[in-house]
Amino acid sequence: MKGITFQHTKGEGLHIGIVQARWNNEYTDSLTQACVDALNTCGVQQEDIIVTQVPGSYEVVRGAKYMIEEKKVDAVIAIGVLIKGETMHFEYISDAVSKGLMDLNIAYDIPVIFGVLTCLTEEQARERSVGEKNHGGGWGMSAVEMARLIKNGD
Ligand code: DLZ
Repeated sequence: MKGITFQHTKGEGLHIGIVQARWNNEYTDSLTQACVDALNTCGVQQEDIIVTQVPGSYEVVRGAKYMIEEKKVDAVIAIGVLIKGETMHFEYISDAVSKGLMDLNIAYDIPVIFGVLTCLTEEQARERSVGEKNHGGGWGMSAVEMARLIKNGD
């Protein structure tokens, strides 16, 4: 089957942090909303979901570190939308962010979910963040599954 399937969707009692980039917020707002909806569906209480915004995708790594260290959440979801332009900017930021988020996963005992779309066109970004194929819901469920694994070992 293509796409993610989930083993655990019981999010009661979990505290989840979302760090959302404002750059391309037409898309990141929609991704965050779908993510929050999925967390609620899994039973995560609205007051246990902390959403923090940062300027762009480059900043989501530092924002995620802040969430881990200061907010003591059980999982962090980093949300951003990078769209390729005419320069090398896209490649540098995509590399830095994906590596930065994986480094956090290794350095801390808190799962960090990679919710950064790296799109070649605006159309690709729209397709993946608005409507039926919105990836945000899957990121929320991934956070619940990983938080349970690390916290409870299940
Ligand atoms: C500067 C920039 C550019 C050109 N493109 C994007 C983008 O497509 N998606 C995104 O999230 N952020 C972009 N940014 C902003 C950088 O991520 C960052 O916020 C600035 O370089 C300041 O560090």
